[in-house]
Amino acid sequence: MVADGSRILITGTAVGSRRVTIQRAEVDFRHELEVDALRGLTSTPKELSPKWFYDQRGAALFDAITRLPEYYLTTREREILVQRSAEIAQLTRAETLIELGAGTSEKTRLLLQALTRSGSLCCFVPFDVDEATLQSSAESLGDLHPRLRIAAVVGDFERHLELLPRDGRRLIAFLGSTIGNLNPNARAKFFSNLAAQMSAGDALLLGTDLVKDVNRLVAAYDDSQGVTREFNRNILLFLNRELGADFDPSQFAHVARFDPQHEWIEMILRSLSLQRVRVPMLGIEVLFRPGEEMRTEISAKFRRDSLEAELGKANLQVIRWWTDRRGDYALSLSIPQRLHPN
Ligand code: AVJ
Repeated sequence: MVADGSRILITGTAVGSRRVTIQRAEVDFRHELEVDALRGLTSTPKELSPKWFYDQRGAALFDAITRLPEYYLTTREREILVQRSAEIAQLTRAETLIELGAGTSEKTRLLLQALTRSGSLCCFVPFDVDEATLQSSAESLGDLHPRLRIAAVVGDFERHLELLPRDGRRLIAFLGSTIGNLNPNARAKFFSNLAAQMSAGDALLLGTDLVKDVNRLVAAYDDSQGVTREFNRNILLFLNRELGADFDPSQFAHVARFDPQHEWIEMILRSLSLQRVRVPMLGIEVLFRPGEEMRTEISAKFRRDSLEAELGKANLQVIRWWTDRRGDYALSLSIPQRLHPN
């Protein structure tokens, strides 16, 4: 049993070769969606969780976002990894690379390469909610690194960190500024859960987008080709398919704006008319006033001082801070703080 009472299926599945295994937390996807959507659609203001963005179409749209000229995050993070992977390998001498929210693990290849070259690496643990994504990335990485043991874990990084393997010196990578989706409260919980899992010798490599010119921030979430708009509205198509809802996505405008107080981007769907939406599988009808806003995502932007303070509260000490040339994005390397020196 894990903290929330959901069970964990211990049996792994061998995929392709015997070097690749998959272990999964037993999560009731349908139940979770129903609880989450019911709460979000009946609260004031209405709200949906960004975790429902990533069905097959949503994942493809996100992939397209990472290649947009306005969406600088991915290229900046890659720039830092290209420059620093060897140094990260040298500093951590990690035996196990764990990647949280692994996705397609594209940038992980740089880390794997560096850790393989420095000779310390034996295992790669991609951790993600989406099993299909994990399967394909585990298989292609298995082909690239035939001697590497790949032990994929299907789970939610806010709830199933207990599933991470404990043995060896571990580098836990959490890239892409995915941490930005959590509000400060959830972030604090996540950092302290993670720190509680870490031992001396382990390290956390964290990717964070930084506070910058508001126009550049907003443009990254409201691109000129409208890909992000489609990505945002895709959540409505997802609810139509999964819950039998009858959202008309064209009746919702895509809004992205920076909240200077919280220093986060909010993505919102704004109703363009008075509409009544049926959600049969929740047994509800939802009324949207003209102009009514429903938040679908926050994407927090960070500053070095406050992030170091947040990590410090979780007993994680930042030992390296790297940014790209423009200072748009940061990778930080943290280690568990010794609680009792000497
Ligand atoms: C995957 C959460 C890092 O917040 O930048 C991209 C998601 N949303 N465009 C981000 C996203 C709209 C992305 N993260």
